[in-house]
Amino acid sequence: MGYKVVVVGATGNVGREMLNILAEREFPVDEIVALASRRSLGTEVSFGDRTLKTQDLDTFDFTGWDMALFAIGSDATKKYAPIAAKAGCVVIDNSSLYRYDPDVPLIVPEVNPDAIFGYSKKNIIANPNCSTAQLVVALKPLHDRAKIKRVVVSTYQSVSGAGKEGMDELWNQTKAIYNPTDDVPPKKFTKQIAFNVIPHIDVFLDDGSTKEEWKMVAETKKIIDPSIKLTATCVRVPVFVGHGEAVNIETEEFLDEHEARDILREAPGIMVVDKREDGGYVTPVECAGDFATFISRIRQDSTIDNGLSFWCVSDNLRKGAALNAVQIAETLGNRVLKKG
Ligand code: 11C
Repeated sequence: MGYKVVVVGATGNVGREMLNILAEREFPVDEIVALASRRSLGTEVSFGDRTLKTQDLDTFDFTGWDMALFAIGSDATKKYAPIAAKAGCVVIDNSSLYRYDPDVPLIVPEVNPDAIFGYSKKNIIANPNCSTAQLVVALKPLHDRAKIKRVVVSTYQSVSGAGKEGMDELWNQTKAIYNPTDDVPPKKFTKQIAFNVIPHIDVFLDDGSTKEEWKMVAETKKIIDPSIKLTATCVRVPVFVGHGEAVNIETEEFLDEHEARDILREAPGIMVVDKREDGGYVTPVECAGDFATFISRIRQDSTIDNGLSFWCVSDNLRKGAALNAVQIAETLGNRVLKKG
């Protein structure tokens, strides 16, 4: 016996990946339905070797469905998630709407799977921001061994984090560079993204940081440990898929780089590729389509007593969104609903 699963926002980048990953990981599905807004109604999406025709989110009755994976913006989530949750269908939400709600668990299954039992307060579970998901997978095993005091992270985030419009803007601007009669002014991004980098993701906050940077702080604290201090600089780069992160940590106890490499090698969800030679590290292009979070360039930071630096890349549409949501669905199934 399997689950009755709903995918909400099935025509977007993340919704399509959710369907792909549910099929790839052979999630025990009895029935599946793909929902979309009226605008995309009837669009066909793939689920393994099946084709699903999207149905209307507005009129869908969630009663009797086990779980709904939501991949729509916060505004639409605010309207529809409570309807699904009230009907008894557990919502796994990819938007930022519920992440900081104390009554909603924020889960990365390799890191805090036990938090799943908190789902019952609202019947909602939150999926973290993509840049946080890959980071906490790497931080948790190091924190367990040496207690992380402070993290300094700079991100190199791909345009797919901004959805299909972001990908189109990079593609069209890149073509226009070679054809000067075309003009593709910035629309989704604030400045030209082709052949450029932009140190700005999401809105600015009063302290000069951005919401994307704030999310990394708040989510790392909620998922791992509120005592961890973190400062982030989030940067958009002209890459289609895969976020890179240059990470520096300061730990309470000394952690030798060799031991750190061994710990990360054994940790769930991580692949260490760290050869200290030309090409002996992973780049976003190579991680796209993969499930793992890749760690390279692990090295001691000798400017402080207990410092380490490393490079971390992962597919932002997978571990950063759809894969993590499906892993939450698996955890919910295995530990709570126990039907599969
Ligand atoms: C980006 N990280 O790369 C964002 C996308 O809070 O789920 C995901 C935003 C979020 O633009």
